[in-house]
Amino acid sequence: MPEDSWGERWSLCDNNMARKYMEIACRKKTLVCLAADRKTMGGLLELIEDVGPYIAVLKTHVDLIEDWTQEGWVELCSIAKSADLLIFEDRKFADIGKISNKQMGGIYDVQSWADLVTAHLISGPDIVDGLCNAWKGVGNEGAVLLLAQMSSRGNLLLEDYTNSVVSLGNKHPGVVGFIGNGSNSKDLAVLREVVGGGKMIWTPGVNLAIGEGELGQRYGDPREAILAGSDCIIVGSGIHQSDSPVNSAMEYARVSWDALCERVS
Ligand code: S5P
Repeated sequence: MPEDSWGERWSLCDNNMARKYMEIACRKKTLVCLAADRKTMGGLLELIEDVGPYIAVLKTHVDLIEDWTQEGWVELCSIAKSADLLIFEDRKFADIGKISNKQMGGIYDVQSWADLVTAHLISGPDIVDGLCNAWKGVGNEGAVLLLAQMSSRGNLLLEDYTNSVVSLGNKHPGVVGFIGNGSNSKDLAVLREVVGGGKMIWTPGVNLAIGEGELGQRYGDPREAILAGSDCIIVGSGIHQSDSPVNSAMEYARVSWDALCERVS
């Protein structure tokens, strides 16, 4: 039962998308969101087929795919749905509300297939309404993850900014939670304190091989991130660049699920 596995997160976090995520995580025993940063549709499909059973969420950057087609994408989304995955477009919207609203349409039409999107709150809280109205406009439901921290070296999301994002985001029903910095479990524990129990924290910057990544990316340990209050580990190269994505995905799934059990026990 999800309420037993998730403890207070289940009872306090009643956002529909959060509940869907927590249910999938329990069905598949994984807290892994795959950052599927492959450049071709074929590469992406191969990943979904290989590691689909061991992940709960498929995170995309639709604009980095070189051979993107609308028909191909519709097919890919339907394969992802059959694999019991939430689809998360990591678009990091940042413009004013009315423009972000329009950017949910356009050629990629994110509003028609994404369950979740990321946004910065730099332009103020109306961005969340802009994004939620876009989903509503096409009869869909979705939720926003706000960037409260980042994993990259030298980023400008400092404590005061983080706290303002959390205080605005905590009040908005369209916000399912926050992106936190998985590479630093101390900062993450502080973020969890500020957020409280009612929203999710999802963390990139985790890898079983901790340390520095490419171009300023930093990595921390996935178990520590979950013990510090993360509800979902976002793993990219740790899976898609490993010699065996399947074995790696299984390992991240095991580590993440065990850590949740340890946290909630
Ligand atoms: O602060 C952040 C926020 C995000 S969403 N740092 C990140 O790395 N991300 C995303 O997580 C990034 O866009 C990429 O898709 C993924 C991390 O990939 P990895 O290969 O470094 O694990």
